[in-house]
Amino acid sequence: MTAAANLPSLSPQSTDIVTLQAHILQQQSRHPEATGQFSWILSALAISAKMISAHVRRARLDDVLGAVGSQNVQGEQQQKLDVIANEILLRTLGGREGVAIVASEENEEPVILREDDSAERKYCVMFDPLDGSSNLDICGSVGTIFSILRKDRRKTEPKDSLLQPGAQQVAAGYVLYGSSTVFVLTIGLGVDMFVLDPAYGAFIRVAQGLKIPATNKCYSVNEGNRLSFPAGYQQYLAWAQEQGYSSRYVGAMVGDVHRILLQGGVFMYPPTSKAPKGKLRLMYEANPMAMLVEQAGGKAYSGPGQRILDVQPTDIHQRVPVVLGSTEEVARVMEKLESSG
Ligand code: AHM
Ligand code: MG
Repeated sequence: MTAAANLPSLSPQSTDIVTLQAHILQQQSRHPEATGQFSWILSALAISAKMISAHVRRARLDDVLGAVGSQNVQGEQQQKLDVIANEILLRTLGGREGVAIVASEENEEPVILREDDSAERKYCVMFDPLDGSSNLDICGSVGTIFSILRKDRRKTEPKDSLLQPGAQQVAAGYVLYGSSTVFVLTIGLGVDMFVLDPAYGAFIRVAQGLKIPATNKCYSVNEGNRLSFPAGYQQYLAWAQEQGYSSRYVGAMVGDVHRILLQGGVFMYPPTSKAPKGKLRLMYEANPMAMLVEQAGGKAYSGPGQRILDVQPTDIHQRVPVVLGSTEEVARVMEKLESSG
């Protein structure tokens, strides 16, 4: 399958103009029992995306590039826009009654928005507000990644109610601030894509039921770390280069995964000597991307036999190795990992 074959077809229906807001309401109307809380959360994410997009596009003009001088819980330099994007998400989600807890890459502890254990407060939202933010200084792509879980009301500690495997996510998505602002969403019924029309300030649906091509001769990995990858990854890269594969790496997971969703290939962040468990965070980077990729017909593993969505988290900021993308490409990486022991 070529990349072009994955673009939306020009069927009569595709001429309808459907905004993200209308799409959310359409989905809600299929569930007569729905209270609307979930739709309100998605609309908070949509407005956050527009606000963050506006800040990203004006970053140099507003002089908000660069580090704030502090580090986040991961010990990484916080960029000014990391902090701004985090604030925007906390404030938009803070106004939604259905959200009990939010957790962010930028906050060490989850933020409890509503203490009472009402059945209405049933969702937890986890996010990376501005993924790949070091790309900002060079006008490269960055993104927001989010994951929505139902609150586990059997747990007394709020933090514990977040520690659910990714297979329990009720929705996941990302926003890519690239040459366009793109919102990609799954609520477990396939993957839909929306593009922000800057003239109208609305996300317009441009594709429904995205499918990742089963194969594409393209890999995406930080090859600068190659010598410290486990042997199986090194063998896979040697094999792929013999086969004439292309290498593409944006350095922001959202940009790299977006390309793979549309064109196929494999994205990897293996264990390295600097990051022996991998660099990417399970709960707000790997899990939402794994749900999107699986919903689009691809695969997402953290090692042989270990589906990312089945990993039982023990910490909200824990890291996992990530291999995701086209079914055939992920299988090839896993074969090399298995045969190298
Ligand atoms: P961040 O959340 O601190 O921005 O880090 C995550 C990013 C991913 O978007 C990207 O895939 C990876 O870090 C790139 O890391 P590296 O520079 O080591 O290749
Ligand atoms: Mg990140």
